[in-house]
Amino acid sequence: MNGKLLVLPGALCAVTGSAFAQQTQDGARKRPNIVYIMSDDHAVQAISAYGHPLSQVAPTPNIDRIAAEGVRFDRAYCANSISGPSRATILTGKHSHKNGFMRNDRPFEGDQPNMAKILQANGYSTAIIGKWHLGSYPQGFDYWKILDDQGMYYNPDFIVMGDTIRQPGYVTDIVADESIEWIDRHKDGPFFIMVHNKAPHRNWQPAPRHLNLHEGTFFPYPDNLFDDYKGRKAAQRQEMSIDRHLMPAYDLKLFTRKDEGWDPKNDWGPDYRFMDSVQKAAYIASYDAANKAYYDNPPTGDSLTRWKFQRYMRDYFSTIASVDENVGKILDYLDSTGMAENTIVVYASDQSFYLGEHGWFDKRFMYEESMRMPLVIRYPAEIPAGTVAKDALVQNIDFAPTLLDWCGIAAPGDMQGESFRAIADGGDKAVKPGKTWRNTLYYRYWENPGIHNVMQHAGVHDGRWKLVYFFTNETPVPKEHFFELYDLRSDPHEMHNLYGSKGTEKQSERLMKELKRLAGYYEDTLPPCPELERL
Ligand code: SGN
Ligand code: CA
Repeated sequence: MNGKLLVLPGALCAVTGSAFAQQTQDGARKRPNIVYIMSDDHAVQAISAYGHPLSQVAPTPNIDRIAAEGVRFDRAYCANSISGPSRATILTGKHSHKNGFMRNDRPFEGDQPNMAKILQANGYSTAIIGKWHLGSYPQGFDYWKILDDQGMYYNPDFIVMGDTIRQPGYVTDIVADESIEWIDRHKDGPFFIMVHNKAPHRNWQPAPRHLNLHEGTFFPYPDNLFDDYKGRKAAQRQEMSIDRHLMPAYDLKLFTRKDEGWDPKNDWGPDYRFMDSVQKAAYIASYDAANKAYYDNPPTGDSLTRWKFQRYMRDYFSTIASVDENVGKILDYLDSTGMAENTIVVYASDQSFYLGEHGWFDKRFMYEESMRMPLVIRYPAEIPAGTVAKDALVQNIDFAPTLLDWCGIAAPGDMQGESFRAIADGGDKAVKPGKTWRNTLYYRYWENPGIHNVMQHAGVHDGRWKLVYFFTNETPVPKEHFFELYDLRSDPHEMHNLYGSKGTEKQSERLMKELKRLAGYYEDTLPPCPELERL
């Protein structure tokens, strides 16, 4: 069931002691500021507060601080695991088919309502700095300074209120520094700022000060690095594998000895076009020793895949070092100015990411590593430190209704998400799945044809069981379709597709009915197939 939370907005805040500190003299609660920090492709496995072995060798102490001083959501999910669609969903509180932004390659219809417009209309100062990736220009922001398309790591082009400039510096530092400057100019509040990092998006170029940070780090391998994709046809067709699809020069930085040796047909090249000569020399030099070892004794077969994984992790985590440092800078600024108590700080990523699980990089699939989102929130005036929501299923459709709720603004009725404010304040015990909170999630991935060739699919997730309906692109009736069924309790890495196996028929039927019900509830139309029609 997808019932509304029965907890009234503000009800919990009124009973917490610290909330009283935020009452103004006339008794009204002071409206909070919001610093919404979001990175791009930052995997749950790469935030040490979540405890994954990979993150323990490259921890994120500042992001962890947000979790320790606030709430950590263990079951936050996106509705469509790629950038633009996730961002559009966050802004509108709607699934992709409702806000019209289903895949990365179309412009977002900016005239529709969004959370920034609503906050602005309610007296908030609003800004976005960093990655935007929605094609059309931002609306609802008093100030916007967005990266051109995906943005570059070094000396990036920004579009500032319509004018393009190239700005010297490292992208993650620029975004945080300018966000702090903007906050400082608006510290009387209330304000809403989206601080959107490019990192750790492909092709993982670390800041000059972090170029050799993880040269000697050993990153533990996931158990399913060498997945054979048995029983999973869509996984067999993807083009996002570490062994076959990472490009030698562009992704793996194998360029020091053979600078001209990369093949332009299969490789986009070293991609240091925006670097100045000093930056470029330091960047190339940082791979010299490791690349020499590689060329002196080139690994093959599984050893080569392991080598590629280590190189991918070295660069990926090195870009996260700057993200975490800059989160620390923002937290320190808020603490030192006395703004921390009444400022909501969110840290999230547009989606999580594969760090070698199933042999992959990238995202898109409804499997856990890419459907999840890291989500931690600090709001000392209301959220008790150390809160954990382990089980409640929250989704990016809920972000706008929740933030608006904290600001005392009712979400428009056509937003599809619900406020999870009570869960943030009280953890899982604040809600009863199926009674006061949803117990299933709806997911749909649209971008096919498209880079990495992940088939279109739709699915339902109930916290333990997951049913995925894959289909080819022909309309109205796909030529080919198939289902997958997973029991996350016995198979957390989704290696065993149980669909069609004896004894699971009832689960499949239950979840197919729920998939149909959710598609109806969210007013989506699924491509027809006999299995769903007969129900
Ligand atoms: C780029 C990447 C892809 C990635 C998409 C979408 N290539 O095309 O690997 O899947 O973006 O990512 S690269 O040219 O950037 O290296 S998303 O996070 O923006 O949706
Ligand atoms: Ca992304």
